[in-house]
Amino acid sequence: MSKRTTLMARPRSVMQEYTLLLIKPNATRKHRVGAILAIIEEACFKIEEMRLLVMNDDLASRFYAVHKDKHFYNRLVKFMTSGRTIAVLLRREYAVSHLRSMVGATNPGQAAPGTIRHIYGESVTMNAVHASDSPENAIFETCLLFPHLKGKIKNPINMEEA
Ligand code: RTP
Ligand code: MG
Repeated sequence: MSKRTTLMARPRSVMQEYTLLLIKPNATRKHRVGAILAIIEEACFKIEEMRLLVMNDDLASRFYAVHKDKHFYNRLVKFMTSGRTIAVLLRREYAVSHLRSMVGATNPGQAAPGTIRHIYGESVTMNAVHASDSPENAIFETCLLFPHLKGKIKNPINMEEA
């Protein structure tokens, strides 16, 4: 195969996605923000937006509305409103599935060695980080945390517009 044919056959770009990372209050309290972001950047995620906030009840309940009937819901909202959260909009190839695999199982005791929750999680509630579980939820969650992006982002990213 000639060099020219090889170049022409190569896809123009691999699909890129947005995903949302939250560094939760137990990790910010323990000064783990820099260490967690270092892991993320090492994995070639691009940081598109970042925000420090303390969630109020309204935001936490909208963010976790899907869990409102679960037994752990009140404990979860109480924890998520207990201190500082860092919200980070990330971008990468296959960002959603890649970040979920780096984050590990919900319960840090069951998370694989080397995952962020295995390293920095303290309990199933205080599990250090959140990662979006689907491309659609990544957009929904991002618009809650970064309202100025509402209607302006979608998954997958249209590489012609990017
Ligand atoms: P996340 O949404 O925070 O990334 O976590 P996840 O997908 O791994 O887990 P999910 O089922 O969405 O649960 C959301 C958060 O609720 C807390 N949780 N507590 N049995 C329990 O006490 C329990 N189960 C879940 C965790 O903080 C979890 O991250
Ligand atoms: Mg979840």
